[in-house]
Amino acid sequence: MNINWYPGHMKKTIEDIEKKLKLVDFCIEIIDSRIPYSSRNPIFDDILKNKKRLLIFNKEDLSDPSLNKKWRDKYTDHDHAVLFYNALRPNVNAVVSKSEDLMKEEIQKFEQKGLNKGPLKAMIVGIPNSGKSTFINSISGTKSTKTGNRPGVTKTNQWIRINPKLHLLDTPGVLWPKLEENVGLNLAFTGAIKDEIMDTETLALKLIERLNQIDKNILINRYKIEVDDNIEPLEIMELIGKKRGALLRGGLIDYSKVAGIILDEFRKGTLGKITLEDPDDI
Ligand SMILES: Nc1nc2c(ncn2[C@@H]2O[C@H](COP(=O)(O)OP(=O)(O)O)[C@@H](O)[C@H]2O)c(=O)[nH]1
Ligand SMILES: [Mg+2]
Repeated sequence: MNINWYPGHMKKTIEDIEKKLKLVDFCIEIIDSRIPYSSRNPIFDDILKNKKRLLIFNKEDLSDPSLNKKWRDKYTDHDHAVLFYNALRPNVNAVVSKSEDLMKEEIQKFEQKGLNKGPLKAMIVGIPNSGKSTFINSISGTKSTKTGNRPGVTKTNQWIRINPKLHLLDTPGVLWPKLEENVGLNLAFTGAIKDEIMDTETLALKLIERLNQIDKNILINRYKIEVDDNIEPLEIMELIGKKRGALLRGGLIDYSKVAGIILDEFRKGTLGKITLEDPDDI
């Protein structure tokens, strides 16, 4: 894998987060619910450890409901609340009430003194492509935060007043320092790192392998192909290429085109609601 996992600006980003932590009551971490392990930066557990955290399992529209339940159980505790979420369909009330629930002891401390806590203040963190900008844009109803499919689009820090109960502080995207083969693959499958980790044909072969481990019927049902138990991923690509007419002159399979179709349809959810990680395997 020839990807730069720890760029120089990472250290600066961490220092920036630590400084801004003093300004907030808690943190909101945006996670891609298709890859709840791979889309979390383990460094957050160190640098955010003194703050409670609302874990937004974003892209709920793309992830497997039965696995979502298992992930919720794994991550919910006194200091962590979990909210499954689709940032494309914002739900201010759900975010505010989960936040108030997580912070109820802190809010009560103010009430016991006859004081009003005022707005809860939270810092948004999350790895690139988890949906931070989409989350902030859609919940605040503004288009002021740039969204994009490329890592590092989010640059500025700013307060976003969602309503009188909740104010958000944006942070720059933080990259993940761990270099694990499966993490890199999962991030590439979901489009978090563009197809620079390996060529798209190899990536698509790996995705076929993974999807077949999860459920053989995913590809069979979508592409109406007939496969036996020990078929190779490459043969599956050939079958899909023939079904879809992804052919070069002379009838050769256009592997690059087939790879594009499979990756694109997985990322858009056309292959179904698929979660690539099971908490039991982590
Ligand atoms: N299907 C779906 N796509 C989402 C959701 N949230 C974000 N996206 C898409 O994910 C991509 C990355 O989002 P972005 O907000 O730029 O991520 P950021 O790098 O964390 O700021 C964009 O193409 C978004 O449209 C969601 O809940 N569901
Ligand atoms: Mg962004």
